[in-house]
Amino acid sequence: MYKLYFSPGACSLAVQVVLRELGQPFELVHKASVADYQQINAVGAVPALEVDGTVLTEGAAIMLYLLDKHANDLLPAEASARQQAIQQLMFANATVHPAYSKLFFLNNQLADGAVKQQLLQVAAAQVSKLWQLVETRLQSQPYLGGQHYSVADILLAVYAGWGRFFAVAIEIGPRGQAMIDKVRALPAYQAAVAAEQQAA
Ligand SMILES: N[C@@H](CCC(=O)N[C@@H](CS)C(=O)NCC(=O)O)C(=O)O
Repeated sequence: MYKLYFSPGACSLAVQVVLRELGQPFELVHKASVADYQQINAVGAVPALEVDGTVLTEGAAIMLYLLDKHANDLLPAEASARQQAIQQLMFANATVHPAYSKLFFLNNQLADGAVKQQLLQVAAAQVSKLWQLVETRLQSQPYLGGQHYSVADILLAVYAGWGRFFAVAIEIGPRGQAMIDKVRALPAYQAAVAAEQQAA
């Protein structure tokens, strides 16, 4: 059975949603409950997934591992469709996530004041620009994955929740918001949020 290390509302939530979509049993372990989490992941970040005594890290790599291992509709098999799905996954994980991470960094490291507010606004504008790209992509399809949600959509639905932590506006367009709402309404997503609350 899998063991997923998580922090509430963090990107580990997306891995939990994927595990549920795949129908895989797993144990949820709150990062804060582990005495020395760096023994699990030297980087200190969630998600980490323990598989038969081996710990996998990096959310995108964990997702690709799970999607290769278990039958699913989230990652196409055909080469060009698969490339597109992985490209969207990496757009979310390696472009949008780090853009939000800048906001967390500034918020945590800077004293309140005009400089902090100005830098937060610049970082928020960068995030909004990425959501504008999502909006453009969703002109012709309901999900980044096409007609069916993909892991990229699941990741973006999780990241969208982080905007509430900052006193600056992040603009998400109506198509992006519709995608987020549909992903968050998925039974797997709802169950994942509830499980985090129970385990916290
Ligand atoms: N590149 C890593 C980044 C993971 C990451 O930044 N996780 C955040 C939560 S969303 C975290 O654990 N931050 C706390 C920390 O780094 O100590 C991945 O994609 O798995």
